[in-house]
Amino acid sequence: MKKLFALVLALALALSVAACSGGASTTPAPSAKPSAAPSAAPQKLIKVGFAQVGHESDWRTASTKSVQAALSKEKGFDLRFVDCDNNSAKQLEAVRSFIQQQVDYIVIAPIVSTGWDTVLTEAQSAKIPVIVLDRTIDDSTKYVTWIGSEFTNEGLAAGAWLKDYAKAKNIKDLNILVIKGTTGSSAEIGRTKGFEKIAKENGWKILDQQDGNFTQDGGQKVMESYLKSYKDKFNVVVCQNDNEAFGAQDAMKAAGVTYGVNGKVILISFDACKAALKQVLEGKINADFQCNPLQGEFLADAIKKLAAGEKVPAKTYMKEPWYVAEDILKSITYTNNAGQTVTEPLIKVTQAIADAAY
Ligand code: GZL
Repeated sequence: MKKLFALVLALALALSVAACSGGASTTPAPSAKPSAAPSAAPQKLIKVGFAQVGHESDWRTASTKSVQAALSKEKGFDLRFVDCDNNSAKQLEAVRSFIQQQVDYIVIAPIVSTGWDTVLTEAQSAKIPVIVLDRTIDDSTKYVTWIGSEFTNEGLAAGAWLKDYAKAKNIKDLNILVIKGTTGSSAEIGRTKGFEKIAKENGWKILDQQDGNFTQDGGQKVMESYLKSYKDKFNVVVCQNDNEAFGAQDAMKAAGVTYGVNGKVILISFDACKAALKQVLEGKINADFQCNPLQGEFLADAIKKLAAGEKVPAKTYMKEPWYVAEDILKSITYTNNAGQTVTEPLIKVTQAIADAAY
């Protein structure tokens, strides 16, 4: 009897292990998590230098945590992390220090899109592969892969939503103020390009666009100056990230200007971090277009594949939902940056969605 029980138990155990193996998703817009890292950490740690933009936003904090968790020592990595404090000179210096340290891989989340070819040529000469994370680099192709977001689509989606929302609310004239992200960053360039395209097609008036540097302080200062120059002349504020939106709210509140679902001003944001989705839930932000910072596991997966001599896709796009405060619209349809006409769902924020956010 005991032998039969042991046999059944062994068989059940074998079946359960076989059913647990997951698949890696390396096609663009991955929805599944990459394949689980091998359970036993390899003998030799993979030395990775990561030059992070800085610590300017909730998004950036989540991005840093995601990379540090995925590139841990237990998972086989020796991560050398530099917070470049939104300073491009510091970022180039960090990359050169990684070359000096002869790391195995260099990862860059580029503050701005230009000024990279010289240092990437130095990395190439040192035979150190470079991976670009989050934002893009425009003036060099000397890197092996990029993982991040389609920023122009984020801007297009925001414009497409505003068009349908204004129609549903019977708002005829849109007078828009934009608080942009860090000038020259691909996130700012893409979101601006996408939104401006829809604004032009619909004859909207963009009264002003100033740089809030993706920070709450930057958003507040720009909004304070807008309130002096355009008081009572605007009914839409577009903030290119959540922290700028928090700053803009503070400035509007201080000036007695109402915003959100029951306010005078429609407030649009990007990133969809936890604190912002709570504001969407409360109707204080009308719509928030997610930019997904949880790229760490995709980065670790790419490095492990490269270390094993496997190929990785040139680009990996993060999946990103669009969140709204009201359910008067179910989806948006627009022509995306690849020229495809797409219809994408709008997700009304619930407490559970806000609680689960990064
Ligand atoms: C976007 C990222 C941007 C976020 C901001 O991928 O680079 O930088 O939208 C962050 O919150 O500061």
